[in-house]
Amino acid sequence: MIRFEQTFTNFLLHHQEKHNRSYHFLILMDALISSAKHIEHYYLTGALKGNLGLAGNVNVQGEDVLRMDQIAHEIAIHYLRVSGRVVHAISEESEKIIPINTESGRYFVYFDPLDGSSNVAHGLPVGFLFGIAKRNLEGPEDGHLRPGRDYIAAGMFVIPTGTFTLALKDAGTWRFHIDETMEFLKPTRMVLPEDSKDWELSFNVANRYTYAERVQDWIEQNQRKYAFRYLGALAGDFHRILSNGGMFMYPAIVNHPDPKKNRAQGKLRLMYEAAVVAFMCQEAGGTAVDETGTPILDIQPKEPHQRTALYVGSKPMVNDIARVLLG
Ligand code: AFP
Repeated sequence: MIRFEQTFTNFLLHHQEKHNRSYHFLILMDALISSAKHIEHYYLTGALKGNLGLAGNVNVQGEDVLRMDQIAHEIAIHYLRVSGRVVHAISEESEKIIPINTESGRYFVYFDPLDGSSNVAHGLPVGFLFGIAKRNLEGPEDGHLRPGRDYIAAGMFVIPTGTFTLALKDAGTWRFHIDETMEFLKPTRMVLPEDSKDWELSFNVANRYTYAERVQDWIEQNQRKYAFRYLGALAGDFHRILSNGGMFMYPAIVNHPDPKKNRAQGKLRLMYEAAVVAFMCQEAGGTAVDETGTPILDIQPKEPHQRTALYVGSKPMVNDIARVLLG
């Protein structure tokens, strides 16, 4: 007997109907899924086509080679445009906000189509991360730089692993797996485990002596309790935290021996990295703060590519470091 699992489309259709919502969101999600599948396909064959290298290269046919992240951006913008549902998009790959359907679009999409570029040359996992906010349908538009608290959904595809995780406002965080027909299937609700036995700690250990002293002290006191994992692509690292619990962090860099390399504002981007995982984490029972202990979801972005420090994961662990950060 073949076992048929529920498809993502069927899952979302039920969700929208149960909450008396329109089908517009389904159309938007279809565009994001088509983008991810297309990017995944390119990524899997990228080494063959010479697409995993640097932009500006010329391939053996004498054609200009696009960098994989530029290809991913173009793919995503294409599908978002034809969906007709997007007002503006903010992409990691474009300095400016991208107007799409400013008249009758319904959603704002903030995304990084290929996050974790140091993994690209190796064909190792990268992420397509996105957050979605909704246009103010009654009355004047209230701006598109929304804090994570205003997102209606956020998700990530871990490419090329065929996994997709989506959090829906007040309706949980769900993981799907792609099957042989390229269908995302089998919704599994993700809830951060309370038992700390499998909790992990994830950060770039090479940076640890550049962190604030209080963060270094916290690491010193806590590191032996947890397994340590780091892939260097937020989607992959956070994927593990969602399953096993623990904390991913990218603290502010304030003690670099070369002061020009300090990053007091943190490295990660608020709108399409930190707020995306913070939203997914909250819907899975966790939390996230910045370097001042402020909840990531409360931060009002002032500009599209704003950076932030990030501590995200199981509540007891994030709250513990938040107490240290709040001083
Ligand atoms: P890149 O795309 O520049 O590699 O950045 C990826 C990222 O924004 C995030 O996905 C990782 O968690 C983090 O940066 C890794 O940064 P380090 O290479 O400094 O550890």
